[in-house]
Amino acid sequence: MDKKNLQNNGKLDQLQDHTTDNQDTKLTTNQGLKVNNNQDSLKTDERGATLLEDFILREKITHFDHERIPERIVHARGSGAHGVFKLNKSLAKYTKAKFLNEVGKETPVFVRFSTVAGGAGSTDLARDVRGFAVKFYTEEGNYDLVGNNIPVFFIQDAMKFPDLVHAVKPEPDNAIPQAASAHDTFWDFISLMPESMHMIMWAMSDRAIPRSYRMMEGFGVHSFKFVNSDGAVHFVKFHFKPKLGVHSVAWTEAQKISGTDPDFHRRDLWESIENGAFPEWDFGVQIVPEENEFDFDFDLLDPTKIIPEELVPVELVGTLTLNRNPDNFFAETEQVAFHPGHLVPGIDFSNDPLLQGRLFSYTDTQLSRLGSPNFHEIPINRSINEVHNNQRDGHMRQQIVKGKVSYEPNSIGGGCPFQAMMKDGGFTTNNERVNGQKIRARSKSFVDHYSQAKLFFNSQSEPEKTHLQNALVFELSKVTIPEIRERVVGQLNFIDKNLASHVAEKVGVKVKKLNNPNGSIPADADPASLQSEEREPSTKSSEALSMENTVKDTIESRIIGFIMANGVNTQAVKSLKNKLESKGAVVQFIAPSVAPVVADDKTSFEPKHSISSVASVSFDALFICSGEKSAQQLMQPDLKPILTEFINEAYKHCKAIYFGKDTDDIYNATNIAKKKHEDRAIVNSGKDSDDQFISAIAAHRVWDLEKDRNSMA
Ligand code: HDE
Repeated sequence: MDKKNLQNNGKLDQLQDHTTDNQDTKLTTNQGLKVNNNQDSLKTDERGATLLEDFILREKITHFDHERIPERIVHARGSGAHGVFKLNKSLAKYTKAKFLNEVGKETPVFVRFSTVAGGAGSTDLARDVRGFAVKFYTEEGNYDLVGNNIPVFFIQDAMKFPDLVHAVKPEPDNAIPQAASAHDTFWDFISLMPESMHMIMWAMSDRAIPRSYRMMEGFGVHSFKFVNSDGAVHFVKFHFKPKLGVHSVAWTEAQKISGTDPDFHRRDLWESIENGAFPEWDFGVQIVPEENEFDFDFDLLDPTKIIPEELVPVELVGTLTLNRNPDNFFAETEQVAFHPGHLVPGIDFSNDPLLQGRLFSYTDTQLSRLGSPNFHEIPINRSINEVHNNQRDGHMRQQIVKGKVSYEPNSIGGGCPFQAMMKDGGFTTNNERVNGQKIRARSKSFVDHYSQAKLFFNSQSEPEKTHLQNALVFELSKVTIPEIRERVVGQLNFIDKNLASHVAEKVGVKVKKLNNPNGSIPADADPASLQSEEREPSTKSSEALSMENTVKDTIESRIIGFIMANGVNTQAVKSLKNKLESKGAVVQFIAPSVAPVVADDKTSFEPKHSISSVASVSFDALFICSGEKSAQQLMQPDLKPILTEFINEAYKHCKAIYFGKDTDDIYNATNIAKKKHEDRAIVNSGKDSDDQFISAIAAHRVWDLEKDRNSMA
């Protein structure tokens, strides 16, 4: 995409009117008064007390005192970017939403990714669900698709959301731990909520530690409804599939990144966009005609269930591209306010009881977070369709509405603003027939809690299963109360017997059969009719659920560390660098210090990192650059332990490592020399080795060799 064209979009033009640049300007107060001394307060004497009349100091400090707003109660830590959604295939058959009708139509978007549990300053690499919230600035008003990178949720009913969040957030007595689910209260809650088991499988899988926001899927989670111009209704599930594939880091890597670069995902998103490697997703839909609502052995309204792609394929209809970083984090990323109730004609809600609760929550939370019912006037939240109504006043109102009339019906204002007829784009709620009794209860069709958890687990590759198992062991090992560990293991036993017994052994409990698997049933419910039974999934395994089957043919935006020292071979560095960069990868030089490296032909290379100030967890692959002198320097006694640890760690994390010419001494000093089996991601200098290296990077990791590699460490 051409960067210059990025300004030509309705939303960015609108933001332009609210953007200032301090270049070549004079300092002023907020009242526009030019300030002549920004160093000293006004005093009775050079050494005297400060005067109350110093309105310049008072203004500056008062503003500072109030420059924080409450962070989001969940999803506090996030990063955002502008972009565009392009429709490649019309959905007019299913929906009258204009942005989904005309092929080729481009709609500006703002997207915010987030973790859920941690505070605004917490690490990006927590084991957690990721938010994937998209605001489409359509000509019919804002449409928000406020999704996650996991297609199901922990709970089935909004009533349980505050409990879930209280359980996962830091414990209330000592506010420990930050951004982590590995603690008593979370697992206590989960152990008593069998409905969470499907989501737990996802959250304990590597999906919860993405390599990058650019390499994760997005899901609308709930079933929504599409309504077409004839009023026909289809259920729809929304998907975003990353062009770069779905990839994750290893858990030991995630923990280290949290220390070395807690902004890892934020930085990655920012830098890729700055470098012109625009993150892209295919946008897809799973469509179910309204009359087929009951064709499945799960309920479409149950947010703990997916529709396996084997039953309803995902139809790819559009492309989401992020192509511009915000100018100001607070004004845009922090103040953006999403809401699943921001709809356009042609899209409607389903009765999913989790979604229904969300419809209340999002506006409500903005009132305390952004402080006023006028949050829609903040530039990032403004619709590009003009806003006309009789709502008035309130804190920080900005729009100046002319005339006397702020009511309807009116004759003084000529009846304006008029209600819009349906044919003019007026929103009408889907005309669903309702016939029922008021009842505070869970539908029996929601009671199967284990079959899709089994489906997910069965669909994982062996390394993925091992990672999931290890994650459970890690998390439960932090749970201090044995009964909680035992109850969780009891739940796992309904999913996979081996998984349960392995975890039980590692966390010091026995597998006991739970009498009442559904602990969340109220005392007066009929347990016999509601109890969840262990049930085999009707779809045994689903390809789309394993990351093993993801895109593995690109190295675009992968970060490759070139380790070098003085005397490095210029030819080898330049030739591989060019090859990698021509395929979109990013090459960064790592040297003994950040001083320029003088190569064998006196070329000078600028290192981005010194080897002791960075860890291999920040790179996707390593090239130990060719050159005898360079290798000798790197093997000096002060550097050798740092270098070998650096490489051993990349090896442990199953990354591609390429040893250039004359680097045998380095190779022999690492754990790699002890490898017993052929390792597809270790490349030694020779014929075709550049190509081998490139395909090893594209494959992301060799997870299936992890056991071998780790046994060397
Ligand atoms: Fe949210 N959620 N949520 N949520 N959610 C918020 O809104 C809530 C749920 C999601 O980047 C809050 O503005 C309830 C599911 C994302 O700004 C709050 C329930 C899914 C974001 C809220 C849910 C999400 C939020 C906090 C259960 C995936 C970040 C700040 C009934 C489909 C949006 C805010 C951003 C944020 C409430 C469950 C996604 C409190 C009550 C399921 C991506 O309103």
